[in-house]
Amino acid sequence: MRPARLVLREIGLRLREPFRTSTGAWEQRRILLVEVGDEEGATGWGECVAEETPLYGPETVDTAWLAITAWVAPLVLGREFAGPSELGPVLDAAFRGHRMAKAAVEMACWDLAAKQEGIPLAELLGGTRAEVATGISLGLQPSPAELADKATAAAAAGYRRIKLKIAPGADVALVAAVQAALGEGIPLSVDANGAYSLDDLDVLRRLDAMELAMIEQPLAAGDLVRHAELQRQLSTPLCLDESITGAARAEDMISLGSGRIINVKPGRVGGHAAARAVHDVAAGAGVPVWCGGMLESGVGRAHNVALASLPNFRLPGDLSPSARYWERDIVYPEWTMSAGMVTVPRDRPGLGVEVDHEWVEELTVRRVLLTRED
Ligand code: OSB
Ligand code: MG
Repeated sequence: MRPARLVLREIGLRLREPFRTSTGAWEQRRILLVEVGDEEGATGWGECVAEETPLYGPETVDTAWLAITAWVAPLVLGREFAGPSELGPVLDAAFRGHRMAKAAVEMACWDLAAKQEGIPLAELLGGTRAEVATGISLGLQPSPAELADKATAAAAAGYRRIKLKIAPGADVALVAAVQAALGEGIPLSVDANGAYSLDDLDVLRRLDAMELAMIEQPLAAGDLVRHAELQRQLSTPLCLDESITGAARAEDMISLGSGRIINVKPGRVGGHAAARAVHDVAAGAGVPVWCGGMLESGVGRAHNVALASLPNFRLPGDLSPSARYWERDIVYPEWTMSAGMVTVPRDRPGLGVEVDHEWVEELTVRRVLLTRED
């Protein structure tokens, strides 16, 4: 494949409800979309998961815009690749970090490749599932009672797992309120986005006693050794998200014992090839993975759903339907959930959903066309 042109744009999409975590609150998403085209006019779409501020990780919408225009696009445009899995190594050999920026372009090229071959993206990636189980990630709420109401509604909507965002001072009481409202029967987990330290062992031990399905990213991203220390003290499986930037970190987690589950986000690790490498390392070690989310639009969700159809995605993913996030998504059909499952599209080549070009155009706040410089 030879990517010939790339349209990079930023859209603004208002969330139906603000999403609050230990690191900040989001009312609207600034989203970078990548549309890559070949000489024959086929196109592929990708979405950058970077957020407005460097809270989840060091990248932002603006650093990703810079990285894509200044470094990623010039390395990719006009270059012949045997297939989309060649992009990641080329980009990583050329410059460090900026995985979210690299992923947006790499994933667009996977969609393009699937369309060139006339097959669904899930099939190109090696996916085996017809549908994937869905969990919900509930942000911090003004009170435990309001959180319990949201959790009750989520259980009634059919979600297969409920995850609560927690932060120091908003943890044990939240879990207790939700457990009192829900009773047993639906797995419950918590996600701290790195907000605790080993000084918080007391509260982490109290969470450990609450029979959670997992505790996601309790400590900082770089704390693999400290996570191993913590995992030795707790019986609840730790799940790593921010810490796992690629297959090598997954191997480190496994050999150190820093966790027992991995949240895989292709947009975090540099794209589909890197995500699949994490999946394969975990599968080889008997470690289950699930697909995380970053409040993506329908484009990023399509990529996540396709990836989550791989066999070792054995736990429900953060793959809520469009209506949970947006008044109107940018794809059609919009993403829906039935009995807690999302169907993996198999009826057309590529992502399996169409981008609503007119709506995207209306939402666009800046746009640049990049072509080969010669
Ligand atoms: O840590 O998994 C996370 C959203 C933004 C940034 C980080 C995370 C999340 C979520 C939301 O948990 C998952 C979703 O997209 O529904
Ligand atoms: Mg997380």
